[in-house]
Order: sequence, then structure tokens, then C-alpha cells
Amino acid sequence: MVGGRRSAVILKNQEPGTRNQEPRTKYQSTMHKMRKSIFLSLLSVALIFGCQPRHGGLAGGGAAPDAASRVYVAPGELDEFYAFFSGGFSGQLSVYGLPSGRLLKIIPVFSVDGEKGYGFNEETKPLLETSFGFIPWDDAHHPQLSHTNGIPDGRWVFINGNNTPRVARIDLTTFETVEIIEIPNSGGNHSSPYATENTEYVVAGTRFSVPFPQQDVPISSYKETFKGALSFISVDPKTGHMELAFQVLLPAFNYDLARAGKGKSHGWSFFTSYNVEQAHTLLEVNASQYDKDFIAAVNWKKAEEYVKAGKAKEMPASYFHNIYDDNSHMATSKEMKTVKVLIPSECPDMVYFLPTPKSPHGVDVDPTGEYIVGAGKLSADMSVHSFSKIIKAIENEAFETHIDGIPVLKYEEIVAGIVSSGGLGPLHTEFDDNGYAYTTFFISSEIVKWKVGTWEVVDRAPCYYSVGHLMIPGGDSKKPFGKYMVAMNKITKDRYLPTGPELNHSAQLYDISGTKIQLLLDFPTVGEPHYAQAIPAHLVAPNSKKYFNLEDNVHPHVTKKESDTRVVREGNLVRVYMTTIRSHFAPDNIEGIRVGDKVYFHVTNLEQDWDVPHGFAVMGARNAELLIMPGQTETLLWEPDRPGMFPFYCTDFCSALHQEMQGYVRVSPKGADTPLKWWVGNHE
Ligand code: RUQ
Ligand code: CUA
Repeated sequence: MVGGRRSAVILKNQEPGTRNQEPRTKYQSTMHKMRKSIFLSLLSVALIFGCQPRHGGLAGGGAAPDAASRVYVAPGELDEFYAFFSGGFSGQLSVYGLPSGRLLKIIPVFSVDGEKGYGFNEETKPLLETSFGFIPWDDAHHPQLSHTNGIPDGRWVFINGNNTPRVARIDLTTFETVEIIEIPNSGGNHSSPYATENTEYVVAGTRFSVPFPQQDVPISSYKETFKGALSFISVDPKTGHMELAFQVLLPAFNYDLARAGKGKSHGWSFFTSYNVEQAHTLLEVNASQYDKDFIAAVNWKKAEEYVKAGKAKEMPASYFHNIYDDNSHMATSKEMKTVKVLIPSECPDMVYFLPTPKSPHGVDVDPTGEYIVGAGKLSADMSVHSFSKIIKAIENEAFETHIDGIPVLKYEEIVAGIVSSGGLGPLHTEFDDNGYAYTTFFISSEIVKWKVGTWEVVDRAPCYYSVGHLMIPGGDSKKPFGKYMVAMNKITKDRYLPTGPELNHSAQLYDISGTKIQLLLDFPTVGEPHYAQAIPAHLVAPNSKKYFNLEDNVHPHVTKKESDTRVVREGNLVRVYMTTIRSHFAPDNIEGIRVGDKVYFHVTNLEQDWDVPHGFAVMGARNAELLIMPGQTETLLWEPDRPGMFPFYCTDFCSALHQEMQGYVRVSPKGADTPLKWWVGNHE
């Protein structure tokens, strides 16, 4: 997250009497004068607006008096919205119901998950392959629903992996990760995935610029050898399959967040940057020198033309593209070797820089596509740019200067208005269905509601505490669904029963249907929810798959009926073709396995009914369980290292006789001549 977190922690931990003293850090002596004054002003404003009293000073921690009934979803009733929360450093995506705040599912994406065998079974391992090899973890920040005509369509969710740059696609019929593509020439894929109006592209901008191409150079050569790549990943409108279409090579700034244009600004994507100073050490001081950084405005339709015209350079690169197939129930990995790169100085009219005050974090586009809100996290006011003015400024060549051939537009020519919020540390903005915008303020721990077009602040609500992103259902779209707003807070502190040094992060649900923002509910989240998106349930629920058709299963090691179950030895490789059905495995007795064998259990779940997975676990396995959906085949690799009798069993309570769903594997010493045998019941 942003540098503000540390300051805020300091603020919250200090005793009241010491709050106006500047915290002492080992960097203090090196602090730039200007930085000092910013910090002091942050502190003084924080004293006015921040540092909420421990219990908010409001009855019930600030909730509306009838909040309970407004979030109550009675037993047997269903929520109105699906909300998809990123897991941050958990690497996963969690699905909640709104308004209840009930956790519906955790979808494993970038991190292995023992519960579902994700990344442990042979079928999903290829999804986590990268040019660095198998990576069992990442940091996932921004869920992005696919859009059609600028409105969430309920087909897919995309999410970025930050640490080893990747973008994943989750299919909303199965709620499973079905594709992951790695992003080359990037470091810290933060400004991602942010889809365009019809999901023509999802984007990936590098937060940490890196040498281009990657190479062993002195860090001090930053300004000469480092570059910032913005990647455009095309999405097939039918299959959802992603391809890295092209990269745009920009100066070595830190590209932080992004949003696509829509409506009148359709065809453009906007990326915030900080560290225009191009510092490579002590950024908290050195990247805060200038009073403006840039939003990079990329005309991707123009970029497409340049690619078509052969203007892109085909550069060597190594990145993985992994696709999971719902019929074979397997993922496959492919290494890609080249990428198309566009250089702005050779491609006029493709990229412009919009000066934006003070290390902007979020960039958000209003439902009409006219206004582009840049939230300068070190600035008290927010600049809103006008797309029409940007176009005019381009036509009039109202340029301040050029950087690497990229025109920098004149700030005064493109600003539509300033939101004087009175808040501190603006981060992210979303929009409702009534012409209002809502911006989070990290340092002053609040959300400010303002009117788009007049820029006047009409309401504000405290957050507990240190809010990062916020989410309004459809709040990034052309037609926000509105009604609710969720704040995602970085610090939970005293909002829940203590659970040792770490507390789960907290989401807060507000009602925004009236003139006043009203707090309804707090609920804990998994990992760090950087961002979330929500969609009315009726756009997703009817398409939800109940089971996989066994007939369509083309897994190379599927077993479609119990009479086909068998055990096959090829040298020291043993394949067990196994089936499950309530309430037994076939086979459930196996002999003739030897120490040193590599045993693959290919388990097919023969059930053809909703919500009847079976589990499979074998003693001493060094991976995880399998959790096999009806009609699916999954594979567990087991390498027995000692002779003996090894029970296996079903881990998911599937029936009244679930406890009976078990079996034995006899393991003999290396070289033993125990005959290979398998059976279930009386049939051998
Ligand atoms: S971030 S709290 Cu990783 Cu989207 Cu702004
Ligand atoms: Cu199958 Cu429990």
C-alpha cells in the first residue's frame, strides 16, 4: 500500500499529548525541508479530522439505528449482490453476499490452497507456472468484472498478481480460476487489470520500473536504463482468452493505478504515476519533490492502429500463458517468447501526460467518461480533469513540454474543477447512480461525498480505520447500481474481539441511497482487500454451474464407470484409475505398491448432482487433499517412502456413510514381488 500507512499507524499509536510532536525516525535527519512541512501539515489536519476516538464516539460504533434490519438476510433468503474482494497478500479472491456480509466462497487464484487442492493437484499446477518456475503465492489487488457496453456483464472477474506480474481470469459459471497470463518487462503489476468498455483489453502497468530489457546494470543507471511498461492484454469476447497484445514503453516512473475511459473517452486508458522524480532510493522523501506527477493517457485505439501498421517492435521476452479447460479439467502452460512493443516517440498522438498534483494514487473516470479524477495522496484537494478539455488541449497543442517524445499537457487547460474536500490523503473514487462521487481519505479515515460537476462536498462519513479502496456496485461503470458502498479499511484495531497481534482487515457497508451516508455493518475480510467489485446477483446466479457433465469429461485419465477402474504400472510409475460415488471408492483396496513408486491417483467423481464433491486424502502425502467436483477428474501424486498400510479416505462429509468412505493401500519394500492387485467388494 501507499506510504501513508506508516504515518497513520504512528498517529494512531501515539498518546494524545505527543501527537503534535513529529515522530522520530532514522530518516529524520535526511528529511527534505519541504517534505517536513507537508508532513507537519498532514499532522495538523489529521488532528482535526483524523484519529477517530476509540469507539467512534457514536452509539453502536456509528451505525444507523435500524442498521440490523437493513442488512438482515433471513435464513433461507439470498443476498442481493455478489461482491468480489481481493485477498491482497492472501493471493485469493473472496466472494461475499451483500448486504449480509456473509462469506460465500474463497476462490484460489495466485496462492496454493490446501482446502481445494489448488496448486497441489496435477491439474491446477500449470496455472501457477511462470518464467520463474512454479510460484505458490502472490499479492492480488484489484478484482475487475468484465464489462459489456461499460456495464458489468457477470461473465468473468479479472485480478492482478502484483509480485510476479500476472493477470488471472475467473469464470463466473464455475467460480474457478481458468487462466493466468504473466506480464514480462514489469515489476509489481499494480495498475491492473482495469478493463475497457467492452473488455477489449485488461491492462497491466508496472509499479516498479525495471531495466528494459531486463539486465545486470548499476541501480544508479536508473534514468538511462529503466523503463515503465504498460501492457494491453486483449480478451477474446467469446472465450475470454487473454493475449498480451502490446506494450507501451514509458519513462521509468511508478505506474500506480489505472482506469479505462468510457462513453466519450472510450478508446483511452488512464494510468496514474508517481516518482516522476525518478528516484531509486528513499522514495518517501525523494519521490515527493515535485508538486505534480502525471496521469498517462493512452489512446489504445491509436496504439492498435500502430500495431496493425507494423510500427511495433517484436522484442524477445519470456512469459507464461496458462489456460484451464473445463472439459479436460486440466490446465496447460505455454511459454511465450516475444512481445510487441510500441515506443511513444515513434508513435505520435498515442500517449499524453496530464499533470496531476502530488503523487496521485487512484485515477477514476465518472459514468459519462468526461471526468477523470486524480487523487494526489499528498495533496488536500483533488484535481478533476475534463476529457473534452484534454482533447481540445491536444488539438491546440497546449503542451508544457515533452518527455521522451510524450507531450505534457498544460495543467490549467485540462482541469475541470477542484474538489476542496477538507480530507487528507485521497486515494480512490467511485460513483453512484445519482451524480455523486465518493472519495476515500486514508489519513483522515473517512469517505467524502461530492457532486460531479459542481465539485461541492455534500456529506462525509468516518471509516474505522484508514480506508483504502471503496466500492459501490457498478461504481466504475457507465451505470452504477448504487444503493450500497463498502469501505475497505487497512486497520481494524478495536472493531473486533482481539485475535493476537494480527486482526483481519475490515469492510464497512454503508447505505448511500439517501442524502446521508449511513453505516450499516462491519465485517472482517480475508487477507487485505485492496479492492472489490459487486454485481446484482441475478446477473450471475442463473449461470452458476451445478456439476460437470461426465459425458463431456475428456481428461486423459478419466474413468467413467466403476467397471473401468484399474491400477496400471509402468516401471515405478503407477496410475490408479479410481472413481467415487456415495459412499465408496473404487478400488478401495490396493496391493503391490512399492517404496520409491510414483503413484498418481486419478480420481473421477461419478456423481451428477449439485453440491456433492468427494475428497481424497492419503496418509503421508506431501501435498494436500483432492476435492473433486461432480463429473470432474483430479490427480494426486503420492510417493510412499516406507512400507506399511496406508489408509485413504474421503474428506468431505458427503453422505450418511461418509465415514465409511475409505480404503487401504499396501506398500511393500523396494524390489518386493507383492503382486499388483486392486478390488472393491468381492470383485478383484
Ligand atoms: S491499492 S488502497 Cu493496491 Cu489499489 Cu489503493
Ligand atoms: Cu465422499 Cu465423504
